Amino acid sequence: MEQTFIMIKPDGVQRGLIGEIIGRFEKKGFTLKGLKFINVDRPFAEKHYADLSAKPFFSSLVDYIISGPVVAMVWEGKNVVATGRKIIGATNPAQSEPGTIRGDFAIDIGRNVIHGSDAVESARKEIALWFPEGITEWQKTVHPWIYE
Ligand code: FUP
Repeated sequence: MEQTFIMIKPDGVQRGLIGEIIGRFEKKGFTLKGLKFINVDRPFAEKHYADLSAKPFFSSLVDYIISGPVVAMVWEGKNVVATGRKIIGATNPAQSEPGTIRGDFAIDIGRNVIHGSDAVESARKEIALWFPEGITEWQKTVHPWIYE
């Protein structure tokens, strides 16, 4: 089954949007497979955004990502990479549609609350970078958790 890497950026954490964001992915029907709350250092953030290293906004982007804890997640489901990007909305919140996470909660491209992998291949790389220890396997089973 397809997986994607989703990160709630420091502004999303500070603004109390963790529950809201996780809720949107859960309600859509995707499965949370990995979750951790961490601070990343500069070399790690530079590795995550290596493809953007030539961009003029690179250093401010890295400063932003290391400015506080982030929530790193792996989500699973059919077409989760592309659908996850739709749930997140356009990179620049000025263009994100209402109803998307960035459309509802962000104004500035430099504080756009959340990251989501842009392709299956980058998802694979990002999951390997952020979860080198691997993902704990678990199965979603509701019945035994409701009935004794
Ligand atoms: P996305 O895949 O939506 O995260 O977008 P990009 O990989 O193009 O950009 C990564 C991050 O760089 C964005 F989330 C925000 C930041 N960025 C800027 O700050 N300014 C820009 O002009 C473009 C991107």
